[in-house]
Amino acid sequence: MAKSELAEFDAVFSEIVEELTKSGLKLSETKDAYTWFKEVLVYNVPHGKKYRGVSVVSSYRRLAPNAKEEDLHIARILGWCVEMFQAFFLIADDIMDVSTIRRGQPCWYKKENVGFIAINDSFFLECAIYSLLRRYVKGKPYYMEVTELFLQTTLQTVVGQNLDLTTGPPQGKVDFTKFTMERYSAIVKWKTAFYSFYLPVALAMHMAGISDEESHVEAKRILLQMGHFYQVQDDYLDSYGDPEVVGKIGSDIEDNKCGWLVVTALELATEEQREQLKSCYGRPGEDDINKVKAIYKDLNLEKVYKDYEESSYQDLIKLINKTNCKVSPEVFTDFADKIYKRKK
Ligand code: GPP
Ligand code: MG
Ligand code: MG
Ligand code: MG
Repeated sequence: MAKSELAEFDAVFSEIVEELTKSGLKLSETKDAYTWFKEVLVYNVPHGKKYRGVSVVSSYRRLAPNAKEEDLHIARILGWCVEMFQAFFLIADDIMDVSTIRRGQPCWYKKENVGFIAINDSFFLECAIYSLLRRYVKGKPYYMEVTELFLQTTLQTVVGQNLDLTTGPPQGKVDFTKFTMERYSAIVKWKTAFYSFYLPVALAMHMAGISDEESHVEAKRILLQMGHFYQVQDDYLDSYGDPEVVGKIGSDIEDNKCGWLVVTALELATEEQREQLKSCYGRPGEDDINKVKAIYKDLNLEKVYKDYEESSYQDLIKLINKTNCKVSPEVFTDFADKIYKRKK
């Protein structure tokens, strides 16, 4: 990503905070709520990798090479809407996954004086997306398309989160019957791929006047495949990433998650290893977690992952090359280049 693209994107954040809070702060009845919300925004929104947000802008540039500065500004606002969308899910996801660290700082709900108020803060962020759309996009021909896209993507992500949370039984019980690659693919398509990959590019497409169904179906096919790989990486990094670099501490093993590592391990395991996994997966103790990791090691999962990363990249490039889509292939290759071989 051109450095200046990220710098220009970052420069818009203070305007967003100002826009979202200025009238609420002026009204004495709501002043305290908006003082609180300002902190929610600053703590939770701008500290991620921002692949998703910046991709709206870089995709729009590709699709509209002669874009006016005022439209690039709207693309940046939409990019921040995607980052707020992500923050609204992450605040809630960290409560549901009982996580402790996010983006190198304590999860918002873990902060003293926050706790369950974080649930309302998650709703607050969601509502703020639609305030921004009204403020910056209302009156544009693509207002309805992008508003409906955010609403539909919310439902898709909620469905995926449900699959993620209900595929494994509660901690302490083990039932691997649903831990199949097929179920895994469904979970990650719905919980991650739509909002992380299709949403940013689809926003840019609508802005550029590309709203026909065929183009969206084609773009979605490629972007969902990219999203699948991205979540495989997230699952790999949960156990193998450096928390200092990734900015979060993995918890998939003790949370009994139907993640890529355990599903792959179950495909490769002997009957004996499967029984061993059953006795230590989905339990909170350090010893049990280490036993799971030792089985992963015996199965050489790190190497299996590296091979998968390479072949999935080749498959993706093949798919991009053979697709006949109005969207130029660089939109997809730009995005792919940002995520393959990432360490965080
Ligand atoms: C990421 O899964 C999934 C989401 C952020 C979607 C959350 C959806 C909601 C409706 C709350 P993850 O738990 O593996 O992400 P991480 O590893 O970052 O916690
Ligand atoms: Mg989760
Ligand atoms: Mg999580
Ligand atoms: Mg994860």
